[in-house]
Amino acid sequence: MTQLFDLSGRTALVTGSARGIGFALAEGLANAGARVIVNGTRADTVNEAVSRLTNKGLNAQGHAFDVTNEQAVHDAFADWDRQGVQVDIVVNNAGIQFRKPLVELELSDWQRVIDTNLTSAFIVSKQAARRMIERGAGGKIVNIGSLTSEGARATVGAYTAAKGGIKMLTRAMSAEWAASNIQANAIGPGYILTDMNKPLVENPAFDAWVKSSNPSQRWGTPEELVGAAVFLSSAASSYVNGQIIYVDGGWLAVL
Ligand code: GCO
Repeated sequence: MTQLFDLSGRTALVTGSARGIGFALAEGLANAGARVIVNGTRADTVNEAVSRLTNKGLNAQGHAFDVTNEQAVHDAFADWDRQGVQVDIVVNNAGIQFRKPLVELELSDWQRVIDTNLTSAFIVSKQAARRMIERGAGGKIVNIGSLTSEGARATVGAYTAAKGGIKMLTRAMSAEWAASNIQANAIGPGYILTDMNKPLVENPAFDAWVKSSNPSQRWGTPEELVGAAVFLSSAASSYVNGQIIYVDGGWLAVL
C-alpha cells in the first residue's frame, strides 16, 4: 500500500523552498523518497536549506533563480537538461504577501505579488510540462493556493486575486495536460504558522479570529501540509485532476 505514496526515483522542484511552507514540503517529499530541488532567489539561503536536508541524509540539491524571470527559469531547465535531471514533480509554492488596502496599493506592488504568486506558476510549469509531454512519462503539478482562493480578506487584494487565479490556472492545466498523464492539482492551506504570518500570529485580535474561525481552533503548521503534497505528487492521485485540497482545520467546511 505504501508503494502508492513512494516518490523514489522522482525529482521534485519546489519553488520558494528555502524556508516556510516550501521548505517543509521539500523535506516531506524528500522523506517520501524524492530527489528535491530547493529553489529561492538567494544562493546563500538555498544552500543553507539544502545542507539542512542533506545533513538528514535526504537527496537534495539547490538552484537559486527568480521564478518570475522567464529567462532565468528557461536557463534553469536548460541546466537540468544538460545534467540529465528530469523534473517529474513541480510544487509551485513561491509566494509573497503585501498587506495594504487596494486604494493605497501601488501598481508595482500589485504586479510583484501577481508575478510571484501566480505568473511564476505558469512560467515554471510551462517549461516542466513541455518536457513531461515530450518524455511521455507524465508528471505532477502541485500549486499552492489559499483560503483566499475561495474567499477574500480585506487588505490582501493582490494576494487574493493571485490565489483565485491559482485555483483556475490549476483547472486550465488539467484541461490541457491530463491527456498527457500530467495531474495538476492544488493545496489550499489555512492559516499556517510561518514567518510570513508572524505579524498576524502576534496580533491578539487576529490570532483570536483565526482560532474562532476554524473548528480545529488553532493555526496549522507547515508540516501538516506534507501529506496532501505527497498524495498529489504520487501515484495515489493518478486520476485526480484540477482539484484543490484545503488543509485548513475545517475553516471552509463550517459557517
Ligand atoms: C493573510 C495571510 C494569508 C493566509 C493564507 C490563508 O494576510 O491573510 O497571509 O495569506 O496566510 O492565505 O490561506
